[in-house]
Amino acid sequence: MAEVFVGLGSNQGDSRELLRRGLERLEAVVPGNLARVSSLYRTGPVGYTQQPDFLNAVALFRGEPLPEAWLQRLLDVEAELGRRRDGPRWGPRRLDLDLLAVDARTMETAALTLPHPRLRERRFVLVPWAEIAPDFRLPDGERIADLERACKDAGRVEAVEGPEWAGRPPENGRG
Ligand code: PH2
Ligand code: MG
Ligand code: MG
Repeated sequence: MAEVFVGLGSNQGDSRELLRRGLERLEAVVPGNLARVSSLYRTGPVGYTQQPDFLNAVALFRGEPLPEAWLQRLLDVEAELGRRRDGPRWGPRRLDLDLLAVDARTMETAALTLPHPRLRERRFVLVPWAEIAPDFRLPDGERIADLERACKDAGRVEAVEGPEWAGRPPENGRG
């Protein structure tokens, strides 16, 4: 079984509900494979700043080791929940599911780069990730908690709700 980290984000529609339903659908594919969910964070928009704040979270799944299978699953769930792909790059979206890491695998294809190429610059990814897996190491040996402390992104990242936002029993919330 692989450890698979997924970043969730939304700043359009009912974002909290979209993130919750996104997780539920991912889990429905392989019941019981959702191991940990972070708190829910309100974050200032990065990259393209003329848009509303995001809600972000990170989840850990244990299961399917094939990155391509995960990518397809994430794209399917984004589409099922009404994601459209006609806006600006880094612009507003209903649901964004990003594959952050699959174990310590590295990969670089047209469709997918692992680990996610911009995670080091993004506190909205590193803060929730460090909450659920501070000791996870990227392929080059860097610890998530250390990357979070070293990150120079000054973006706003504020916890607004504990892991129970995802509607899971507390004993599963932090794995
Ligand atoms: N996602 C982006 C671009 N900018 N900013 C925040 N705060 N959160 C995001 O999830 C986000 C973003 C592109 O995927
Ligand atoms: Mg993204
Ligand atoms: Mg994405």
